[in-house]
Amino acid sequence: MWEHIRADQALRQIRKEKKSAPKEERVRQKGWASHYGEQGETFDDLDLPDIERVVPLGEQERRRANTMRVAGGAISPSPDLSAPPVAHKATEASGTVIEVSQGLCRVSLTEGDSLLCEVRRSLKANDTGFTNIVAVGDEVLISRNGAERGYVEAVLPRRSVLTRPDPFYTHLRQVIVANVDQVLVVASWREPAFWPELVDRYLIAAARTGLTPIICVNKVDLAEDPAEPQTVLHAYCEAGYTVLLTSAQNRLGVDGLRRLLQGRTTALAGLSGVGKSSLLSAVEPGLHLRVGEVNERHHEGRHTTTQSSLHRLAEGGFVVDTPGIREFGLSGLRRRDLAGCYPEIAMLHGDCQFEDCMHMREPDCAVRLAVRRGSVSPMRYDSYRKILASLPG
Ligand SMILES: Nc1nc2c(ncn2[C@@H]2O[C@H](COP(=O)(O)OP(=O)(O)OP(=O)(O)O)[C@@H](O)[C@H]2O)c(=O)[nH]1
Ligand SMILES: [Mg+2]
Ligand SMILES: [Zn+2]
Repeated sequence: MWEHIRADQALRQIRKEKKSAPKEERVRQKGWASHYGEQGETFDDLDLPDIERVVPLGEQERRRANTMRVAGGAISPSPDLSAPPVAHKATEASGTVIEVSQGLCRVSLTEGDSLLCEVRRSLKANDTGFTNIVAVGDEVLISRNGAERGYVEAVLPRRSVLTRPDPFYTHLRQVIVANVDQVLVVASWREPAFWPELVDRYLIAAARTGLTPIICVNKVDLAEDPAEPQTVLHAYCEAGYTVLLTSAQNRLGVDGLRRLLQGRTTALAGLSGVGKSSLLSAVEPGLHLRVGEVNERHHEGRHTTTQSSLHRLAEGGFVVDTPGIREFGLSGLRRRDLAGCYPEIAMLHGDCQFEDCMHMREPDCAVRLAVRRGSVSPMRYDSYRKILASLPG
């Protein structure tokens, strides 16, 4: 009964918001794979250790290809949370959309079951600026038609959206997943080798979307020196990030990961083959996610996980392992704003001689001094320089 009351109240509120919400302006987007250039390698005045040099054969090419891929899409830096659509029918229950495919979606109901639902045609008619009306992660109100099928009657206001330009209608955006609270940035220590620049790109993209990032470095069982991952990752702890070292294979760090996921909706970000599905299966064996083999030649897994789906965790919360998250990008980030995305660099900015110091070649730069003295990690500074070189203007 309380659900009926809550649903009616929510519907009234949505209709009110929908009426008063200003019409969204449609802006034609530029192509989203083109602006990323290779201007980076001229800034070598510090003689820092080149992290890319100590990588396996073929790794440079793989990284270049992946960087291009990651630079391609974008998580909307200022999510458009415009009023969601609503149909005009009495609703019976509420739940969370865990899978979507062509007008049908599976809704995980509050009481635990899941129900296949059709999306009301009237919802499609509403103009939200997004090409998909209902996305994975959406909280929805549904009505039932017999025991087997339901109808999505309303999409409740979203807390957050991860979006990318629609591949066909590039002036519109697609919601990859809604209502995410945090991003688990998964990297592997080996196979594929740990890549700080990519981790940093994910951290920046998460922060710009208002999501809390957690760094998870998996496959630490493959470290030749077991202490090495900890030493390398110390820089991220110092910068204030939560860092987890895990081995899905040996179940190391899995309990800690389970605790971090509990009660929240978490999106997984990370290259193919780093072990995202393996980690989720270790956290919750019932999830039955497909685990793929890493491609031997390029150390690059084929993308085994191809459909976005949300998984309800037994101890509360959801996880979403979506290929769309691989397209995390930094589009719209200006060069002068990059330093602000590195907490340990941003902290020193006021000590540089020049107010507009980019911490590259300028004299009396407090950041470069800190790198020389070892209080800012050369690894993080190196990735700052590489990302800076890749940003337009
Ligand atoms: N040695 C080792 N291998 C692991 C570990 N975790 C995963 N693997 C292996 O790494 C490979 C890729 O794992 P997946 O879980 O499929 O990786 P994924 O990130 O989900 O890949 P996509 O679905 O393609 O994005 C599989 O062969 C796993 O068995 C680990 O902790 N240690
Ligand atoms: Mg997977
Ligand atoms: Zn400086």
